[in-house]
Amino acid sequence: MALNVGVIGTGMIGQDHIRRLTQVLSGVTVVGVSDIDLERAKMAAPEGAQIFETPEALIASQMVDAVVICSWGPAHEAQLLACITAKKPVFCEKPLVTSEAAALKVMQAEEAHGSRLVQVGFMRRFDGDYRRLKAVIDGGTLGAPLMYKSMHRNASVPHDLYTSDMPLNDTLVHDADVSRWLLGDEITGVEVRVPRRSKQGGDLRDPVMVLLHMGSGAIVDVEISVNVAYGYDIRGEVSCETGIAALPNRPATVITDQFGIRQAIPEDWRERFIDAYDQEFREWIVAARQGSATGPSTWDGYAATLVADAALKAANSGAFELIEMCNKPKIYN
Ligand code: NAD
Ligand code: ISE
Repeated sequence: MALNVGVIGTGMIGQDHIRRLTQVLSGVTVVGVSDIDLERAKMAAPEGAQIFETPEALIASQMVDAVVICSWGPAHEAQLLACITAKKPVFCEKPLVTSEAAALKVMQAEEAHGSRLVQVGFMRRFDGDYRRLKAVIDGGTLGAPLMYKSMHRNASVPHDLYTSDMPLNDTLVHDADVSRWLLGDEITGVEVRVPRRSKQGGDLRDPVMVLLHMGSGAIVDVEISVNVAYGYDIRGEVSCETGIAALPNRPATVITDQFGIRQAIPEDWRERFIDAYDQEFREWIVAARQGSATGPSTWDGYAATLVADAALKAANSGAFELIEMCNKPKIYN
């Protein structure tokens, strides 16, 4: 039997996930959608799906076996808590939540439930290039990882919705998560440097350079640029004791014409990570059908939230900001 899913939030990524759940993946049916913008929900709903007036009604509905949350970050906490209360598996887009207190509440609720229900949308962990990079590091042939450079460049961000804190509490969370996962380590402190602003970014703190200090002593430097205009450019390179491992430049058709010889760059995250999003949902569907969750967890979402909070503090203080995590609940081991 197919997994009956309700989708909350039918904006950019909500629509893209509805497309993959209805047109790409099997074993799943989108039976309901909800958005505070009812017209958008109606427009995005696949044929036969019910439009729910509120996320609460969608979560409580007996038609819905599992929930996909694609609303704005500040709305995630209440929606996650309602899913856990209803004992329904839930895929939640990043960021898990937008404060440490909210992350602790979601973790406590899931722990009280007794097993995992939440998968967080850190899709890089499902990308073939990142998985091969991790396999090389874990294989140990290059020795211990010492430094990691993560470049995260967006062509543009929506000027009306993307606020000045978001390079650090919305975009950086991907680099924080993938650094922990690739290096198998926790982040213990953060520094932030803000160079000359790009005119492309208006009032935004853009670009921004972040140093993540890992428990092992390894250091990660992250470049966040969200208005580079030329495309969506994601790079990563790990320096180990006896060698370097890097993400490849993605293969693309080579165009030769009067402007020269060039390869296209993805326009945005939808194109660059299309296979990774498909794979994260394949794995989610398998677990959700059994009433559970695997992959990036509430613990991982909590860790990224702490980094975002500390990075915002560091951007203002100019100082090294320490990160201290609580004890890891057993359900995340
Ligand atoms: P968006 O603004 O295009 O869409 C968000 C939608 O959520 C809107 O339609 C809005 O009306 C709706 N919404 C807001 N609050 C709501 C609430 N309380 N209840 C119901 N609906 C609500 O934004 P987006 O780009 O689609 O981003 C949505 C989420 O997905 C964000 O958390 C964002 O960080 C995340 N995201 C993740 C990736 C990724 O690569 N994993 C990419 C893009 C966005
Ligand atoms: C967006 O929400 C994403 O998650 C994208 O992957 C990221 O590159 C972008 O900066 C975010 O705004």
